[in-house]
Amino acid sequence: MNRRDLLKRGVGAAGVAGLAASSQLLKAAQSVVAPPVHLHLSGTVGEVTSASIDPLVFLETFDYGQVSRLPSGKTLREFQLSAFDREIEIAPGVFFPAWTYNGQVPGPTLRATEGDIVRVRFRNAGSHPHTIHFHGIHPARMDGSFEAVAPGESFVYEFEAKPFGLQLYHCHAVPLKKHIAKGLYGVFIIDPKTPRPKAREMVMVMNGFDTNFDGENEVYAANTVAFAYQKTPIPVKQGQLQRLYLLNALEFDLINSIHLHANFFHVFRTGSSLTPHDYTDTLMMCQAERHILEFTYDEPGDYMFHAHQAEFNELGWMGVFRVTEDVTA
Ligand SMILES: [Cu+2]
Repeated sequence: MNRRDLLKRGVGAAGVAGLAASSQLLKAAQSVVAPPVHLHLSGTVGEVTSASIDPLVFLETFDYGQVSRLPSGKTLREFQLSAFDREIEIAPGVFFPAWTYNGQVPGPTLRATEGDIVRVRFRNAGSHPHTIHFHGIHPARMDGSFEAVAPGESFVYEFEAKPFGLQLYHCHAVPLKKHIAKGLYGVFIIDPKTPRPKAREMVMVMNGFDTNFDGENEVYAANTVAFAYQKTPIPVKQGQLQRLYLLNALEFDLINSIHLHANFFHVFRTGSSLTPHDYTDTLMMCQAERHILEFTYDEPGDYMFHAHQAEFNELGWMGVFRVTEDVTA
């Protein structure tokens, strides 16, 4: 029985438990119960102790590179990315044999300003050929799409950061869907020369994991760890502008989405404009689509956010913003 058959019969704790009989989700499913605070939700019990990232830390961590000034006057930002194989924990007791950039899924969030020169020293310490394919505008030879870097080899990607917006990077070795599904992707933010308004900034990569290698995902998440932000809600200050850099890196499923409860957000598609394209509470996204969302919570409380595909949120893509009064305001 595959995941879809189960989902058709009914999801939630029972669905996940049934699925586990034929996969390594067994341990997690045994502990899938409704947590006491949100009785209507599924979730996991137990702690993830060997995740490749701490979801709350990853959320707000930006790698600006090693910065220096070129003779031309331009800013040079140098980054180091190594690809290597690593088993990561994606839900309590559920391990996935990932291919990683720098040992983490998603890879580090790289950040530059439009016009900077970006130099990425890539070393393939993994067991398969890999590349880094950056989205953005750059010369063909820096595209990371034709020549794979063999295990043990290195390559230096160098290009000007443009256009401003929310870009991404991922491995482009074949078969592509395998190299992405295994975990080789990350966010690449190019800030406009005139900065966006001050805000609290977060990065979420919507992803999933095919734990039994049947070409479908068994676990879904924002930032890899199933239900991470449900178990530990994201603290938000009442009245403070929130800016979410949101990437869909999900493989196998054709579409993903985000829905904020009890709120609306402004959408800056691909982050390529400073004028919002939409004002809504639900956004559909295909693979590699990424958008900047801006929103504010006016009242304290717990506010859910999740995919609006119910099967995704029952399998891990579910979180909570915990809004508290800003005592400094
Ligand atoms: Cu690869």
